[in-house]
Amino acid sequence: MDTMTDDAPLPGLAADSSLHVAGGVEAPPTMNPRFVARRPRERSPEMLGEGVFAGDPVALSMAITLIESSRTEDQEPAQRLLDLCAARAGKAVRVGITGVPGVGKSTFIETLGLRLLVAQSRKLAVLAVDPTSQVSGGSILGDKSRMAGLAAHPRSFIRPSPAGKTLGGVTRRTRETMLLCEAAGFDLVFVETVGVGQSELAVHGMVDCFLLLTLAGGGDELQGIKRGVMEMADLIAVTKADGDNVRAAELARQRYENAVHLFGATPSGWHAPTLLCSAVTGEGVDDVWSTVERFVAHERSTGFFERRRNEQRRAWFREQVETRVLDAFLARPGVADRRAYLEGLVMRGEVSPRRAAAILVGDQDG
Ligand SMILES: Nc1nc2c(ncn2[C@@H]2O[C@H](COP(=O)(O)OP(=O)(O)OP(=O)(O)O)[C@@H](O)[C@H]2O)c(=O)[nH]1
Ligand SMILES: [Mg+2]
Repeated sequence: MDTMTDDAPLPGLAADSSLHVAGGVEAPPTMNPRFVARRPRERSPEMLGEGVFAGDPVALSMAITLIESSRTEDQEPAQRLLDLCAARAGKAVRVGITGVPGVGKSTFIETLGLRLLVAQSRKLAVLAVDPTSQVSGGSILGDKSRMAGLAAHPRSFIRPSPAGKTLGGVTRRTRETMLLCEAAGFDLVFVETVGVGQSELAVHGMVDCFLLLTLAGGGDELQGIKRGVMEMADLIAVTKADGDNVRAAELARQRYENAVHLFGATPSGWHAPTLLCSAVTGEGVDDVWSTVERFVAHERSTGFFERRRNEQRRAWFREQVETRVLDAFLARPGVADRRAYLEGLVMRGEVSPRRAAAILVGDQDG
């Protein structure tokens, strides 16, 4: 090694010999220095868009990675890609599936999804909204193994919940992923959400039909299902109705039926049906799907299908405005420091939250 670390010529070679080996000050380049690796996200939005429209799953994954990115330089290309995809999106039927953790959502999606893919030549995208995935590291492995059949199917696409600091961020990414999937030709989109926090509300705001899965045994309180979630459901299915559980499941179904009866009809005149199913035996799963189709047909014929989507678009727009206005405000020089200072005063009880907020946004002098 010694001969390589100084500039002395190799023994027997003149210093100006072309065989002279220069000292190893700089490691020789291992690849062409003019070659700049193009990371996937640096493919132009137009190129990605073409791949997505052609139904190329690699392009779709790259496109999703781009819109999930929080890097500043990715924001403009992501926006351009979404603009390109917008015209081709919106043709899928979007179904949200919610229920407490472990109720059987993924297993239900696997059973139903495979039946639909076998019986019809549809393309199914399965997305997830899980605001806890930031904490738990995500249920990626769980999702893929519970949906092994779908994961291996050429006409399905499974995307686990994006990580995000806020539910709003997770929701935006899932919503945009849905648009990309639709542009890629997926005509069915299932969105699985864990029944915790506000994620049901977020998913309700992005789907055409909202399905609540429940279990026999235990009151609603025990299952942690909030009344509001039952009210949002277009359809309730008591799942795991198999083996010894069938009778208890039927009793639970009747209880849910009585409960939703009290809510009355939706503005479109729909009464949420309550059904029984088992994702393991497959019993009742087809019924659940035909009820979803009946609901969608009802909504279309009453004009509520479009109305719901229009309202959702308006809500998404308002949410985006709020987020952007807030971000822009907090990015102003000094605002973060002033907020931190005022927070201290509020926490010590020296200023009311209301007054502190007014001072921060400049409605009142500090
Ligand atoms: N007997 C029976 N077991 C089921 C049924 N559906 C799901 N399971 C079981 O219930 C457990 C939870 O199922 P998952 O499909 O992972 O439930 P999940 O609601 O997606 O769970 P999270 O994503 O963690 O909230 C698994 O052990 C399944 O095998 C069913 O219809 N019958
Ligand atoms: Mg699951």
